[in-house]
This record gives sequence, structure tokens and C-alpha cells, in this order.
Amino acid sequence: MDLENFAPGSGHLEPRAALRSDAPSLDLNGDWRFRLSPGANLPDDFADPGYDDSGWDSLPVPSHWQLHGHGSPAYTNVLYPFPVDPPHVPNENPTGDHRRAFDLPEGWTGGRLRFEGVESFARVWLNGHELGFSTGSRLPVEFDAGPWLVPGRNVLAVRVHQWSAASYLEDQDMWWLPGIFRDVSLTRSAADVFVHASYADGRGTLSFDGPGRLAIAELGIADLAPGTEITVDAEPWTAETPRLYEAVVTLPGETVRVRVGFRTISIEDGVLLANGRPLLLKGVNRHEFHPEHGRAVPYETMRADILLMKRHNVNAVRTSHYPPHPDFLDLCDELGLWVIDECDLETHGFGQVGWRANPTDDPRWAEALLDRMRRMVERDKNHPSIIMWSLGNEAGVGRNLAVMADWTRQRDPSRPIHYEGDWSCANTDVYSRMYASHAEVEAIGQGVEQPLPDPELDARRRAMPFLQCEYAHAMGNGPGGLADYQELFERYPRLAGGFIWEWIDHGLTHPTFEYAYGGDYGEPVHDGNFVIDGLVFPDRTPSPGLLDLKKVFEPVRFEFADQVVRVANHHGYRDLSHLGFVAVVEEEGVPVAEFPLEVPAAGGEVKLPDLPAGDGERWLTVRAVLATDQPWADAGHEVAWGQTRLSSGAVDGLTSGAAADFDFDPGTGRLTRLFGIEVEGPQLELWRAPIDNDTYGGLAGRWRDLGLHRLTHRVDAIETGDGLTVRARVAPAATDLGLHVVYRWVATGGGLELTVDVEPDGDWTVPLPRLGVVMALPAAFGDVTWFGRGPGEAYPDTGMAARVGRWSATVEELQTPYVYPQENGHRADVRWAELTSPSEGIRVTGAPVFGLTARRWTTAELEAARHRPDLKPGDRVHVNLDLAQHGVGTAACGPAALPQYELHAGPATFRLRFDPTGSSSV
Ligand code: IPT
Repeated sequence: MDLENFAPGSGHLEPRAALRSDAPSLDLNGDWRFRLSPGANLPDDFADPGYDDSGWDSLPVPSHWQLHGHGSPAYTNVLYPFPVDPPHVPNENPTGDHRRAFDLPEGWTGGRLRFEGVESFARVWLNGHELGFSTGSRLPVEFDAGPWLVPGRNVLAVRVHQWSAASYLEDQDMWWLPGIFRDVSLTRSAADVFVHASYADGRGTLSFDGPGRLAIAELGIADLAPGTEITVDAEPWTAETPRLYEAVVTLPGETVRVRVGFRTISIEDGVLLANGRPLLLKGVNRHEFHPEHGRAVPYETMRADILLMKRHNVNAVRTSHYPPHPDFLDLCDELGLWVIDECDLETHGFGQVGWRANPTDDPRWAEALLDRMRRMVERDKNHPSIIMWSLGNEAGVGRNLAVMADWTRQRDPSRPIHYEGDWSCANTDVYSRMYASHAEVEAIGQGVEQPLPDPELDARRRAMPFLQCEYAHAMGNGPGGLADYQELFERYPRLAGGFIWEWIDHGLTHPTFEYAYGGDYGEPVHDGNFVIDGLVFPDRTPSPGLLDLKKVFEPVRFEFADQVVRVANHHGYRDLSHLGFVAVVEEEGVPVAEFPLEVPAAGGEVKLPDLPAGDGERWLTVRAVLATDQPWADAGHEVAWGQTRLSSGAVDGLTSGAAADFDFDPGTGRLTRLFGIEVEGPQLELWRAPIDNDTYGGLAGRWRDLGLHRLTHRVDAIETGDGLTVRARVAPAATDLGLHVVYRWVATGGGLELTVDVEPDGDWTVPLPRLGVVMALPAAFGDVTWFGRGPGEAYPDTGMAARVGRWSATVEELQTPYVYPQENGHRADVRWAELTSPSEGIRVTGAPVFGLTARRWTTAELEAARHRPDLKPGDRVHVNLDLAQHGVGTAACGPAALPQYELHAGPATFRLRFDPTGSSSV
């Protein structure tokens, strides 16, 4: 049966470029008739034009049928959800029959039925005649419809099987989502054109292959013949300056339009260059995903992705792990992103069986793998945005890689070849890795990496530029360590940057869970929340990770010195003339002066005016904003910022007034009432609801083994006198490790000062999740204003986006809505915070700073939750006041927090002051 055939298809036409043609085309998207069957062994009678489908459902095309009530999705990362027994697939093989009738316009003859993407196996009939079958889900296929078209009503029937031999080639880390999920059309275009446009020394060189004649009016090119090269004065295309010229190619029977961008990608002395200048990729991996439509992503959503990327200083995208919808690449040309176009190939699950029978190394699969590469390259060859071809992802090593690479090099020598899965780089032009540690990246940058066993391959690889096709796994809270990677990428010319894993959380909209991940549809084999690892939440709200990335990728940098600010241009291909610069001085987060800065187009040192003096802590913030509208953001959009502290402010004085009003529990020494407000605590807290990096990196397990989530408290002494001193030992059960804690309360004016001394007892070898105190306030304390870093969360190795200022938020707004609940929302370097109810408030002041989180649930409740709707507001606001937290890292996939961001048990002291709001001196 074809389903279990190594051949990639039958009956289809040669692949060709995606082109805008004036040839007539019929859009066959829309409502189709649909029927789902549990297996593949079905009669073909439904293909008969006279078949009665009135009992069937209707289904929109493009779509995935599972997202329209027929069956349910399943998620696996590496594992195949069927036995590894190529090319066979189980009898349980959901099969969707699709039918649609359409009327042919008067006088129409001939044409091609074109499917932009069907997952995973499609057999196609037109008016009862079988046209052939197709695999290669994220690739187009065309069948010649001409012989079978009839005037008037025509009937198209498509049978789609979820599983086929080709499924072994499509083991990408994502939901398995069958269906006709991209557009269907009947087109009379048959053209194929390959435009070559390079750029060097200020000039563009153009030629093209194909029949016909080419013209670019704007460049005075009127009638270029195929195979002829012409060099003209033209502006270059770059992701920063996506200059396109409209070429018109007149062919027999049709005219096509191609947008031409002049640019040259080259490698010199191991450095990746675009138009002769170093190219630093500030990239993200993008899967096609929409929380309701899966991979049937609406055009506006594709556009929204690119706008969001551009607005967050992202300049590159790897189309992980398959060619995207063709419109996405048009948008990349137009709005400006460097693209690695990746072939629809992944065989990761063979790793589970020691890579036995891996299609990548089996000659019987050579044709199928080459077919995928050809269909990608032919479709996408005219995009200036595409700078490399990628052979696929995680497909192991083997001889078919050479088959794919050799053909590609011949067909398109202008683009380097990328593939990460074979570290020997035998078939690639760049050295690519994923999740390499900072130390290894640095070694590669210095050219002192471990040698390959084969000296020839080693010498080849040593001459290659390096990129991380995946790094900084953005799962849950994080990624940590971004700035440290960027610093390396910018230091060593061999390092061409990389691509964050990944752009979006693939959470599917769900009636009870809000967003579903693996296992939520009862899949027997699944990989849980590993599909929730993006920089944007499923609804495309930026996560703190994306805001941090924006800061780290800034193309403008500020350095401050006495009375001057140095502005450095980090664009690769443009100056600063499109930006305006503004400065603001804030005292305690309140603006006291604002002025524009005149910055030369090349950057440089700018003198600051005399700045106002003041008693409080004052900061100067400089911002670079778009001076005029750009296609991807409006004038005023902030591109970069920098901050420097001008003065630290007067030391917090004591308030006068009555002694503080508080009660404590004589048994536990804990506060029960403060300024007339019912409180609990504060008491020592070491635990945090593990973040994904804690969990998957193994640290959370070690914490739990030690019992850090179930500390016991023993009060040794309560001493009253000048104030209140509580001596305690805090420790988990079943171990002799613990911490001696002394809480000292002193009334100062109308407030209370708390000093916490911590002294570890025993040999602590495991880092601590956090070190701080936790207290509870009544639920009415729902508003927080603070002076410190914000507005968003920050941990030791994240929070680059958080700047010093005065911020306000409700307790609800302080929560970061990670799809899988975990520690979040920590505000860092807080000088003071006011927690207020409509009628009263408590002000907490650090000495000098503390970390703040406030939630309507406990840490234990946060930890127990599996989806956000599990989190139910209780009758308390739980406030953590931290001295420190452990770093975030990216250990879910990649390195843990770097040593400088670890939190180790050691003697520590921290001080906090509590005042009723309104009476503090600050
Ligand atoms: C890497 C995959 O390439 C990517 O698709 C994704 O699954 C990521 O892991 C984890 O989220 S492969 C891994 C073995 C490093």
C-alpha cells in the first residue's frame, strides 16, 4: 500500500517557485464536506462525483480536523506515538475524507491543483479520477488537473491519512495535527523563475533562469534575457533595510512578479558576512502555531509574529522545523528578517532505538529526503530574506544528508547549507550546535574547541562560522543567561549569534485548562508541558523572556561617564539617523527633568546638560525611539534604553511619633497584628514553586529530597526588652541540616525594624531556591506600589528589561501568566513597597533593597497547580520579601544557572522596615 511506501508521492508535477502570477487562479479554500474514519482501509467510492455526502459534516479548509471536534490532538517531543517499525504504521490511523464541488468559470481550460500543505498523506481525485498521492506535510504539491476538468461543476475528493511511512520523517517537537492545513487552489500558472541578485561594492548584480524576459522599471532594466548578467546601481537588501525592487517577468501565457532584494551571503576567514559585513543573528525559532488553529495560521497572525519580532529587536528567524507558509517568507522579505529555511525533516525518535533504521542513513529513503529538499528550495529560492538552507532538524547522521546537500549546492550555490545533527559538519558550510554551554561557545569563539577525530573534517570545521541554531530554552520562567551568551556572540567574530528556542508556547485553547499541553487530551504517550516553551504566551502576549531579549538584542548601547553618555551603534547595516533620543531624570521614580539628546548618526559621545540636584535617589534614563514610522512600528517606539544612577539619596531617616502598634504570638514569636492590621509571619522561607528549569534540570528533585518544601520551625527563645528577639532553628525533617535564625524587632518611631540573621547549621551542598521571609496580609491588600526595578519580573540572571522606577500594579497584575504554574512575578531591587487596601497600607523598606512577590495563593498552592485555572484566590495576600533567589538558567534544555547566579547557604543578614503608609519619612 502507498501508505507504507518509501516513495514520497505519485502523479505530481515538478516543484517550482512560489510566484505572484497574473494567470487565473481559483481559490478552493472554504467549507468542504468531511468525514472521519478510525482506520485507513476504506472504499474509494466517496471520490465518485455522484457520491452522496449529505450526511457528512462540514469542515473549513485550511484546518486541522481535530481542532474542529473530530478526534483530539496529541503532543510528543521526541517519541513516535506509534511503534518504530519503518515504513509501517498501525491500523489505528485516523483518516479524513474531504470533498468539495466547485464551478469552473466559463472558458477555463487546464490548470494545476495546488496544495500548499497537507498533513501527512493525501490521495487526490478529481471528478473520480485519481491524480496521485502526496507526502511532505509542510511542502506544496501540484497535480495536473487539465485532463480531468469539465465545464461547470467539478468534484474534488481528498483522502488524508494521519499516519504513513512519511510520518517517520516528521517527528518534530509539536502537536501531531493532521489535515489540509494550508491553502488549496486551482491555478493556470505554470511558470518557474529563479532570480539571482547579489550585492557588492555598492552595486547589485542581477540575472535569472527561466523562460521569458525580465524588467525592473525602477532600475531601468527593460528587457533582460535569461542567463544574462547585469550590474546596476542599487540599494542592498538587509533585514535592517529591506529594500525590494519589483521585477516583472513576462513568460509565454503569463506575467509574474518577483520582489528582488540585492544581497550576498558569504563566509570569509570563518566569519559569516552579509554584503561583506559581519552578520550577527539575533534570532528565534518559529513554529507555526495558533492556539485555536494550530498550524493553519491566519495571515494576520503571521504578520503579527514578524511585527512582534521586529519590535523586540529580533533580526532573524529559523523556520523550525519545516518551511513555513509561503506568505510568511514574503513578509520576511518585506519587513526584514534574516531567515534559515529548514527542510521538513526530523527523525528524532530513532534516537530511542539507538538510531537503528534511521531514514537519514537508509538509501531506500534517499528519494523521499531529496524530494523534500527540492520542494523547499524550488518553492523558496527567490526570497532575499533566506540566507541559508537547513537540511532539517534532529535527523541523526547518514548518507542521505549528502544527497540533499549535494543537490542543493548545485542548484543554489549562493546560500550556505546548515544542519545541526551532524557535528562533523561533513555536509554543511557552517558549524551549528544547540544548547552549547557558555564555556563551550567561548571555546568555539576562540577556535580552541575539541578537535574532531578526522583531521581533515576538523580543519574544515575550524574554518567555519559558528551559530547556535537553538539556545536559551524559553520554557516557563526564563530563559536565564541571555546577556552572557550575547556578550560572547559580540566578542568573537567567528560567532554568528543564534536562535532562541522558541518563539511561542504551543498551548491549545481549552475550555477547562485555558491552554492545553501534552496529556490534556488523554494521550497515552506524551511529553507534558515541553510544548510550552516560548517567548510569547499562546495568545502572543510577550513573556518577560521576550522583553529581556529585546534589551539584550538592542542595536544601540549607552555607556555613562561624568557628564557624558556614549552612544554606540550596534546595527550591522544602518546608522542612527532613524532614531530620536530622549533623556529623563527621575527622583524616587518621579520625573524631575526631561530633555532631548542630539546624537550623531554614527553615535559617539554626547555631553549632558547640568542635571537638577535633589535629596532622593535619582536616575538618568536615556531612550532611543523611532523618529518616524517604520513599516514594523510607529514613531516613538522604544528601540533601546540605558540607565545610570546619579545619586543614591539620603539614608532613610526615622519617623517620629508613637511606638509601633503590634502584637505577636508568644508561642511562635510571629506577628499577628501590625498597625492594627491582621498579619501572619513573617517567617523564614527557602522554597519556591519549582520553575521548569528547576524541575527538568533536576535541581527541584534534590531540593525535595532534602525537604526544603516542608521546613519545620522550632522557637528556641523569645526575648523581650528594647524590642523583641526570636531565636529559632528552621530545618527539614530527616536530616541534620538546618538554619539558625534570629529575628530582631525594634520599634522605631511609628514603625518596626526587622533584622533577620541566618546561620547555616551543617554541610549544605545544594543551592537554595530562595532566602527570604514570607508573611500574609488580608485579601483587601490588593494594590502594590514600589520603587525598584520593574515593571516586570526579574531574577538573578533575568530581568534585563526591568529598569529602576516607581511602579504600581494590582496583586493580579503582578502574576506572570505562565501556562504551567511556577514561581513568577519576583520584583527585584525594591527600595520600598507599599501594600495597600482601600483604607490602609503597610510600607516595607529595604536596607538597601529586597525582592518582592505578592500572590493570592500560597507557594504550595502555586506548586500544586497544573494549569492556571487551578489557582484560586484565597482570603490572604501572601507576600515574600527576599534577600536572594537562585538563578533561572535554562536547564530544562541546556545549561543551568551560571555559578555567579547560584544561591548558596551561608551566613546572611537582612533588614526590613515596616511602617504604616503615610507616616514614613521617605
Ligand atoms: C531540541 C529540538 O531540536 C527542538 O525541536 C525542541 O524539541 C527542543 O529540543 C526542546 O524543546 S533537541 C534536544 C535533544 C536538545
